Amino acid sequence: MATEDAVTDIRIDQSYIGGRWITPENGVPFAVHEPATGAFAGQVTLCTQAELDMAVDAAKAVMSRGWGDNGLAGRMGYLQELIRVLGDEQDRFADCIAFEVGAPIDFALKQQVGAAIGHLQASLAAAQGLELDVTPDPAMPEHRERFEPAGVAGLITPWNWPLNQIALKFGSALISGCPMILKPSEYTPRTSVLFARCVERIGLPDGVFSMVLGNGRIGSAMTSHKGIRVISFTGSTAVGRQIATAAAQDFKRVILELGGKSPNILFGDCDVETAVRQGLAHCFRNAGQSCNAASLMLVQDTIYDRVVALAAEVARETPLGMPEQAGQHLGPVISKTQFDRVQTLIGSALEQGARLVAGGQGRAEGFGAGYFVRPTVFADVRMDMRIAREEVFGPVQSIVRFSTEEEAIALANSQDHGLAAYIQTGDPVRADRVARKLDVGMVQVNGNSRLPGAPFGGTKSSGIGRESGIWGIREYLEIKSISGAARQ
Ligand code: TXE
Repeated sequence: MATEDAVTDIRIDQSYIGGRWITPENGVPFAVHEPATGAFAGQVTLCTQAELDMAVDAAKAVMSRGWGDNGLAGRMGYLQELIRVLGDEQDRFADCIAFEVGAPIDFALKQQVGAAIGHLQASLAAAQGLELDVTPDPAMPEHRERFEPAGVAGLITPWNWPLNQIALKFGSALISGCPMILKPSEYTPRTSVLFARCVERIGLPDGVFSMVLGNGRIGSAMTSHKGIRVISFTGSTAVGRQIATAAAQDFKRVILELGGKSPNILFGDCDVETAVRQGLAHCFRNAGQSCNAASLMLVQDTIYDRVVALAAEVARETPLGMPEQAGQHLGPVISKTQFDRVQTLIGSALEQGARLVAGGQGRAEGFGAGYFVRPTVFADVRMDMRIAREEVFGPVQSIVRFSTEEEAIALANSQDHGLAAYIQTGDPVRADRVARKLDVGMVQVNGNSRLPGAPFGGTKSSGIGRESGIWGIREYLEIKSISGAARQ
């Protein structure tokens, strides 16, 4: 871990626009706080419409100079270089994420920064085989299909995996040839500024990448900006809905990754010990602040009591600690707003009759300050309860009982969300049968991890479109058919 100065020295009063660091003329101050202590951690200067317009103008200018026309190999070269630069800076990124998000340092480095670099590598790997000018019938070479950048892209990212989500969008937009304007979360300015500095070092033409520090107001201005053609957003369902509505006014392309309430189905024939330990770890990691958290455990009645008892024990034993401390503990949630939101949902579960078997309301024992939520488990949850339907974004596991496979599928599909689902069973035939019937974008069986570059995204209220690898790149490409002209 680097010194705290290496993080706090990062200036958060400037944005990177058109290749220059600019102090917003009428910038709006926004105070950030350390999640682990609640202490004041600096004042961000948020951009206004004027800086957004500058960034869009710079992006349009570089496009008109031919960025994105051809030159896939060159774009891949830039991406390769960025992967190297991020690799050099990975400890500093981890320090930023620990400081700003409260993620414990080992988790920040291995999972958060590691995933970000992995996504960039997956974009690069997908670019290797990318054909952007295709002749469907070799006998008629004058008939072609060209994949062209869809236009200036606005990237709006959240605070929970701040570098990871920037990387997912950046790699796809860069390879596709879309100039881009990143508006990161106002809660994680240092991670974002450090990323922009890394991009500055790779020497992209001015205007290909701008980063405007801003809040929802600037995000909203992006969605209605005439110069932007693509919006890629990761965040809440409520904001995703607003974005889709605004973007429809001039038919912008939207990619929405809106989180979920992902069911983890434990069948009676699974390895209970492993399933419960892995399931809780997946629900609790990053203090529960992951869109694909396995927060809704559906448990077959034959193993229900055993699972509830073990889940309670695991939750009680889950350690919490300060972000700078090495180890596999949980940190705080990011802000007072988030802490209060989680407390409200825990309260709603108590009021609606869920059975609390571990944790509960209030700040975790042993912490005099900071936003530390108690690792919490509710049993006997019903699907009509708020805790079963809403994304908690805190370390809270809900357990629902089921009897038959059909019932488990029906419960899982009764969700508004459809991001991810998890299946634990000793029967591979059943695993496949159930996976096919789940209305979600991603299924993982028996703790298997996803391949790098596998499509990431969901159905229903979890959003539209896919990120990562070739799937992410395609979202930023427009298809044009050309008939009667030979390839140059
Ligand atoms: O998200 P917001 P919040 C969920 C999670 C969490 C809840 C609220 O359940 O508890 O959302 O978090 C920008 N137009 N997720 O309030 O507001 C904002 O500046 C355009 C799930 O922090 O959606 C930030 O950059 N942009 C999730 C980004 O949107 C707007 C990740 C996310 O902020 C905007 C985060 C507007 N009108 C939260 N308003 C996931 N999918 O992983 C805000 N923003």
